[in-house]
Amino acid sequence: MSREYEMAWLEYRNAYRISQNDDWFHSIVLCDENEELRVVREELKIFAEEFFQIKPRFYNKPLKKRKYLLVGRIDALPFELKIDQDVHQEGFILKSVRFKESSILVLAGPSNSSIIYGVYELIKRTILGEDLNQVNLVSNPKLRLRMLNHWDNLDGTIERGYAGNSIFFKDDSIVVSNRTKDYARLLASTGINGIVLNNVNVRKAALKLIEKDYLPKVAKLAHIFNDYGIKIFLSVSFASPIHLGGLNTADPLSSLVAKWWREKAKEIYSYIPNFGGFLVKADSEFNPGPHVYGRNQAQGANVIAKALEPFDGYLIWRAFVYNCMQDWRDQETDRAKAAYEIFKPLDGEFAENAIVQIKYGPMDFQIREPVSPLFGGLEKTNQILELQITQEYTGQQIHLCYLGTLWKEILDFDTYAKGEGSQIKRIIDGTVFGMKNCGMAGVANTGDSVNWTGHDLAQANLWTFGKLAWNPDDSLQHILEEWIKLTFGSEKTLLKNLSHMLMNSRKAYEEYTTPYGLGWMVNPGHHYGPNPEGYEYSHWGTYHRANWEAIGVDRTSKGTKFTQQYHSPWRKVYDDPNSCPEELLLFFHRLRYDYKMKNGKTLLQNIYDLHFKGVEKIEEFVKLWNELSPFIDEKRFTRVKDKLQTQLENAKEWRDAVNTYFYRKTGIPDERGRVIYP
Ligand code: GCW
Repeated sequence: MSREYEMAWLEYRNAYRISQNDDWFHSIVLCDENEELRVVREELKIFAEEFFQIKPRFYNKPLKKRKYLLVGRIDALPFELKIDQDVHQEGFILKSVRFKESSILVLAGPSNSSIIYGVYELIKRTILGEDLNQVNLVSNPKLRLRMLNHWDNLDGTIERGYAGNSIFFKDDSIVVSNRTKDYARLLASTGINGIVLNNVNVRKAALKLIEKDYLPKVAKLAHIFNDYGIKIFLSVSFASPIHLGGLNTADPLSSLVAKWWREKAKEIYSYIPNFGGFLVKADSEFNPGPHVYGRNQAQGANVIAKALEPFDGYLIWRAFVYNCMQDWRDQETDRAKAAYEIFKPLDGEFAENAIVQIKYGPMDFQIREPVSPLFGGLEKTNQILELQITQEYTGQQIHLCYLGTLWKEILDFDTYAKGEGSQIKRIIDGTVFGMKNCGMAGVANTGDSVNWTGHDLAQANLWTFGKLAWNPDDSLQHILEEWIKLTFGSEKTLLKNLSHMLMNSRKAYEEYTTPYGLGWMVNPGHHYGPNPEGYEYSHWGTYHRANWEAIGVDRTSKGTKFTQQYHSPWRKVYDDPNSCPEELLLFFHRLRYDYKMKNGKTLLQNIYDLHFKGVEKIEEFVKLWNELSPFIDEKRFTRVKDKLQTQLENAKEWRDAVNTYFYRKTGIPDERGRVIYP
């Protein structure tokens, strides 16, 4: 059966195999009385057939004097398995044992979905050629919620999507196809356990997703994804009681509104018993919310959370609340401060099944921002860290920009909320504050393009997101090495060149676009390509305020006081340009162009230098990629080659536009006399 799309790291039939060891795939015993492990069986079969070209035989009773794979729930195994570590609800165990003169590789977990995760781990280790004869592994996900947020619209378009159209929607209908299931497989293999199907901007037909017109089909999707351990969530409008219920208010304190949400939740769960819950973007960028009624964000969230509570549903509430109609002449208001000012006073007031979802930075997914001070600020609130896998501001899947390096920095950032050791990853895994309903959400970078992510190498971002959500302590080197081997092969040059390109791509992008935490020099609206003053005189609150002698926003205690939202020592470190990490210098400080940087050169000269350097890195990437042609099939090789070529041209455009901008503002030439346009 041929598909019109490729299966990324699950493309088992490809020739870049490493392992020859098919020992465990000839005989498979499934402890499965009620056919609950149907997809486990299916996946093992697909793998054995495609990868080893063998047809596995399935049994339901232990075998004698054989070598085989045994799969089942821990409580359904034919013998007691000695486990030296806790296995969580979604965790699994992979262990080789001897029983009845047989060598058995046991894959077991407490739930069906945990076993699915285990299957993909087993497949991965097999492809990578690991010896499983002595294996003894327990793997538990560290984060409870590992979510993708799709910004898919019902007409099939995707807000900020760069990989084709929606996999879920077309012409205001829900699409259920073979691809739906393959998508579930792809996501489950990274460890993801929840997806929001539709855009947080809930408009037009999407308002009705929670009505009977759509619910039966949503239930179909939910069923497919549930099989792979993934729960379905929907974005809903805060004003649903008005749009759908015919009420004249959505006031969260109105008993009619509360009743409407309760009945709605009941109705949804009657269609989808395993429904995950809602995601809400309220009081944000023209979406209605509790502020309209003079109520606060917790009151808004809780009325919906209470309705979901009897069904164990979650209400995820975004913290992306700010005034998007700012006057650029107003220099007092600082958008960076908004989320903290609004949410910090409400700490402890959110219902237990309500979760506040916070973008990683205080602005909006720029290539570099400090971490949002709400992390560490909120101590009694469940939190989800929101990342953008889709590359809205980071090259739109035309540019190679591996985001693992950015995410790792965020996860490892120590907030000092409870002294040293209060990293973001320890907050969202529940260690620091003991809040358990936490996790990570990534805005999806997938669509119906042949390779799912537009840029073949952007698959690494999806993979890494899932892997870090499973274990934020995993190293990028390990995550990438596995991804490269599974996706392309294990040739040394492949590993060397690709790791280098991926690991250095975010820095390169930052250098030729907006270094030092500047951000925002993009074309308004679609956000691609350079436009140094694109957002300078607009209402979005995103300014760098460059003039002839200085640039940057003073967010120190003498300026907007944003630095004071952090715990010590950060509030002090950020407050002083001498101690502020240089890569964030212009986020926190307004500095003259002749400000001396640590390397002895001026700020302006460094800006020029970085722009030249960033482009040189892409020139190098092009060379490194070209060296890989013997190891990569032509289709993928050419696709990436073309993208890199465009990236190079666009990077030069960035370099020249930004350098020229500063040269024209300041009249100060590049000390090395390189080309800058007068
Ligand atoms: O960055 C902005 C995007 C919007 C997006 C919004 C948000 C879905 O430009 O397209 O809307 O963030 O996160 O809600």
